Amino acid sequence: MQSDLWLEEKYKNFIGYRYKINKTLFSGKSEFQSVDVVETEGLGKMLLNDGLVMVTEKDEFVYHDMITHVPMFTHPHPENVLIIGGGDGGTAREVLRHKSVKKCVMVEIDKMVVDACKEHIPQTSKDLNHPKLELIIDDGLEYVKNTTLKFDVILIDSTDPIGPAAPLFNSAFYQNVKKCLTSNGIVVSQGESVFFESHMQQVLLGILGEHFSKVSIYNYSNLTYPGGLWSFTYASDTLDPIKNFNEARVTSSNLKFNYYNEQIHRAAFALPSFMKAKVQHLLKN
Ligand code: AG3
Repeated sequence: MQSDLWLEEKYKNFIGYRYKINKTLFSGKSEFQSVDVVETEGLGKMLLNDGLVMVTEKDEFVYHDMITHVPMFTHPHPENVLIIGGGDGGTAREVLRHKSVKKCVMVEIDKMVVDACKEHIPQTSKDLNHPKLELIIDDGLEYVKNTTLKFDVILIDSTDPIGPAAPLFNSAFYQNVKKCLTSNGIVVSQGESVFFESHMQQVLLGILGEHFSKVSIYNYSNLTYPGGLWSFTYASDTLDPIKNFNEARVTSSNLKFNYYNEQIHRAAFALPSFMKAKVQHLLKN
């Protein structure tokens, strides 16, 4: 009889989340991080980077809906989209569902993540060969510094601000992101845990405030990220995520979502009081 195998995500050295796993599908070490894909008992397949849960088949839709559709339905006609990170493919999959999109460039630093997900997690990686997608294996920092292209929407689909994603949480990076945005472009970034990373959220919102005239943060709750309640930051010079949100575009898109809808779009920007106390002074609208 097979013995019980459990995996634990240790977060911040003081909290652990345990999952029963049936088997390990991939385990590797790239030059950037460790990459594991396991089959869990209750949540389907799971991707971990440096032991931190990135994706499970059971709840990835929450994150990928919210990083993508909030900006994509705020912008009136997003044609060119840039994704930094996002090697599992879930964000690209959602972007490519929008008919207005002509081209999506995705810049992922770690080929091992892409290859492991292509082989083992088709649920997120299924569109990584889409004709409108240009997948570049490179450092996103260098890409935004060097490219001359402009994008309507930029999505920073990063891991936690340790390891390869750490430099994505700084001002020089966002100065270059801004350079790559059209004048009414939007940047949305993985904004970390509401309970455990309020300092990081303050840092990120402060940086966005240096470069953009509209800055907000919105929440989602999922099953597997520590503490459950996590967020995305939103920044633009012209488009307000509530005032410029045209609900009719959601209906007319005919797209069906498992998490996102018009009410969730608005509600996600309502912040709990303990969070407001920490970040409200950094928001701009
Ligand atoms: N990127 C954000 C993952 C953060 C999870 N952190 C953690 N488990 N400690 C997810 C990538 C999905 N495309």
